[in-house]
Amino acid sequence: TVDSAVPVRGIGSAFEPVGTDVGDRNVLGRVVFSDLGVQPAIADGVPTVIVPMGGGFQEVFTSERPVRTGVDGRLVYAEDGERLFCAARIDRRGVYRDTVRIAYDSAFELITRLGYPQVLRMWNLVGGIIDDNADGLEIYRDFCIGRAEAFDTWAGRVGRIPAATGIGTRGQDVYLYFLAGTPDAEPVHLENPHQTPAYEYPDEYGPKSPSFARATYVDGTLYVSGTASIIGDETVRHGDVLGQTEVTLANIADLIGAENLDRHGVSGGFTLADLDQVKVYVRDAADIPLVKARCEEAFSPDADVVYLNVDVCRPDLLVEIEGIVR
Ligand code: 3HB
Repeated sequence: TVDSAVPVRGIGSAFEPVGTDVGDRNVLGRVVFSDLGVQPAIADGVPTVIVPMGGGFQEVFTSERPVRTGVDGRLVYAEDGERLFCAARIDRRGVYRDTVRIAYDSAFELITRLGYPQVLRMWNLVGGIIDDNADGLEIYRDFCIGRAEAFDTWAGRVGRIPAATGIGTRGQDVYLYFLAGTPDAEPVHLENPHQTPAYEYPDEYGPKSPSFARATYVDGTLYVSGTASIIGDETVRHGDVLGQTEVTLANIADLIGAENLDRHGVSGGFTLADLDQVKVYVRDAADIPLVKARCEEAFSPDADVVYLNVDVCRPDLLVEIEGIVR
């Protein structure tokens, strides 16, 4: 049994105003939620990704230990000897599959070479996520093929598939950023008993199933994947944004509750009031006030919560929510 009462270690994270000074913090990575996206680079000594998601805030990943930054091909990264942050962009193209596979291959090659083979949390921001690619295949499905091929290739050399987000943007291109750890990181990847594991979705949702777990528990932190109104493998409450918000919140509550943690050998248990650094993705801007009103009832008034107006990975999903619990 993993004890969820251990002191916080590993990677710290915060939402803060864009441009907040790094100060004397050890920063592993900075993701700026902005109107336009930029190729990831080292800026002010920090791996920085500017993503076209709107929002007007930055997500900063920090360490208690000194960090070393680097650039490897098109990847930028920082490491502290225990944990690593890495980011890449894939430029807009007709078909993503091969380039996504190569980007993931390069990332897995980097993290294994540097000694961080445990993948802990991944974010995939996919421009035009529910549009068709040049072959008429939905871009999310195209993306999932390349990612699944890379995970297949690296099975046994990198850790198991972790929590993730796969979400639309307000621009083109695909942005990846992720957290990884040394072999002793021992992440526990969680599933939701009411949802089919995404990596077992039937092929009606695409040629290759999405590669992600519903949550990952590591370093006393529970990373909750992008979660939506899906029961089993099916979207429920079609066309009903409040209904979808309700199902999504219930899915997260079940995922992070004591019963499900216990099932995965993690002690403790959480409620929606424990969730922090919450991102609420809403497909239609006009729905944001309604979704926000419901979320404010569910989350702590002290939680950082942002609302982003982007597409979700299925055309019938109106809302998706992710967050962390420490
Ligand atoms: C993903 O493909 O990584 C993903 C997609 C989602 C939610 C979470 C993860 O819609």
